[in-house]
Parts: sequence; structure tokens; C-alpha cells
Amino acid sequence: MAAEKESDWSGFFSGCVPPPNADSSARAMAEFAERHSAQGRRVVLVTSGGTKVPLESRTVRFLDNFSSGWRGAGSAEYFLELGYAVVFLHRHRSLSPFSRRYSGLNLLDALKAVPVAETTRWRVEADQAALPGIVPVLQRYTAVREAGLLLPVEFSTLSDYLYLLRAAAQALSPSGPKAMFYLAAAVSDFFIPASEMPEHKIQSGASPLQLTMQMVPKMLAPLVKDWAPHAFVTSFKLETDSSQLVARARKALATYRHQVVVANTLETRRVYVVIVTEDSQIDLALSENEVKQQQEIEEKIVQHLSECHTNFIEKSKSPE
Ligand code: 9Z3
Repeated sequence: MAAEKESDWSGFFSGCVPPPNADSSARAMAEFAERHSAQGRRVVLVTSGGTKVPLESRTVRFLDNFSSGWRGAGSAEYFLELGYAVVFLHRHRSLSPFSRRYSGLNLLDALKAVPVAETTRWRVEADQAALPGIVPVLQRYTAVREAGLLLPVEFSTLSDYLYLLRAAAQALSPSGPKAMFYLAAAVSDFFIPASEMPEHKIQSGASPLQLTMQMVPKMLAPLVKDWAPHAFVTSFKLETDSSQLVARARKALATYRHQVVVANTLETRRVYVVIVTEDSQIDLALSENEVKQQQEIEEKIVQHLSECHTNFIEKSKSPE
């Protein structure tokens, strides 16, 4: 991973079209961060879900990845429980905080239309048995919504994500060390620049499809150095080969010089992660019993990181 030059990412932005929600989302994020910071609250940006990489500019086909957004959506809930205000930058149709538990469900199976006596009206009744734990989930969701503590912002493609990440960093930067970045989205490493992309649908022919993709500049470099230089930054490292996991997490820390890498492997990511900092390495795992009780590794990750964040804020107050 070479250190990125400024031109890598500024060139990336000049070559692509801003997402339709770029300006309104940038304003909403700046206003959100400013309001919560003024009230003394910590603000975290949680990124979540995969990114879509178009193969044609009138896009019929695209490359995607496995990420469901469970990690980001669950973590957002635990940050809210700990008193953070949360900007939730998520992939369109990936899981959302609170509703994530019911995503596999056909809502219509849980609802019933009941006639209201002596009127022509109907009311809708929910079968609670079909929606396990719905009452406390709904109560928490309503409280969060009424307090304005969660700001969802949606992206779809890789370039939308990068635009909005930069806008989010600029919005949270004035919060200084009280801002946290929790970069759980699974971001593509490869893309086709707009200038090299065919306009129309790629035609199928006799020969196999060959694609040349460019490397996506690593936005962690400008984020840590320029966009939000005083914030607490956590990135995630995903591997399929566990023997390389911690070494690659360390390499990312050494390259970008941010605070934490949460390292995980594809198969064990729901039950085990390693939290890597410059001078420590801590395993977090769910026991079999905790899994049975439906505890979540995200709760442990967020609890641990919020303690690291407290220390970071304290340290930034005291002179070197
Ligand atoms: C992660 O490693 C997340 O933990 C997962 C969560 C994407 C595995 P799900 O959404 O999965 O709950 O299904 N995210 C970061 C993955 C990533 O792309 N990291 C980059 C890398 O490994 C660095 S930014 O190089």
C-alpha cells in the first residue's frame, strides 16, 4: 500500500459525477455535527455496506461485494446507547439500525387488516409473535428519532461513497477529537474511471469479457492527514487468510497513522475480531454462551472503542 499523493484522490473526484444528494447531505451532516457538538455530545460517522462499481456509464452491470451492513447497523445502535450522535453513511438497501432484525421477514405476514366496528375504516394490527422483541426495539428507535440522534445518509456507488465520506469528514472535523470515524463499509479497491468506461451496455460476443480496473486511491490518507486531522479514526481490515490478518492491520496503521484497526476474517466476523493499535493487540470474542444468548460482537467492539476514544480525548487535552 503506497502512501497516496494528493493528486490520486483529487484526480479521482474531478473524474466523476457527484451523487444527487451531495449538497443536501453535506449540509445536513454539517448541521447535525455542529448541533450535537454544541450540546457536548460525541459524534461518530459509521460507514456501512458494500459499494457498487459500475461497468458501463448507462449502468446495466456492476461489481458488488458481500457486505450486508449488519456490522455497521448494529454498531450504530450501540454507539447510540453510549450517548453518541450517529451519522450513518450506508449503502442503499443495506441493513439499517433497529429494523435490521426484521429484514428477512415479509412484513405482510406480520400484519393484519381489522375492520373498525360500525365504520367503513380498517386498522392494521401487528402480530408480535412474528416480530420478536419488537416493543423494546420500537421504543428505542422512537426515542432516537425524537431526539434527532441518528442521521442516515445513503450512497450506492463507490464514487458516491467517496464523495459523501469526504463531506462527512469535513462536517465532523470541527468537532476535533470528539469526532470518531468507524469505517466498517466494505469499499471496493478497484474501479473503472468514467473516462475509460463504455457508455452503452457491454455486448456479449464470442470472446470472454476482459476488464481493466484501476486502483481506488485509499481515502484514509487524506481523511487522517487533511480532512479531519484531530479525529479518532477506526478502520476495518478484512481478510480471508487469518494468518495475514494482524500483519496487514499493522501495515495499514503504519501507513495511515490513524488510531485503530479492527481486523476480522470473512467467516468468523460475527464472533471474533482483533483490535489493533500502535502499541496493543486485543482479541474480542463471543463465547458459545454469549452466542446462544444472541449477544453481539458489535457491542463489545463499540464499548471497547468508546473507552479508547475517551482516553484519546483526555490525551488531546493535556499538553505533550
Ligand atoms: C469490514 O471488515 C466489516 O467488518 C465487514 C462487515 C464488511 C466484514 P457485514 O457488513 O460485514 O456485517 O456483512 N469492513 C471493512 C472491509 C474493508 O473493505 N476494509 C479495507 C481493507 O480490508 C480497508 S478500508 O483493505
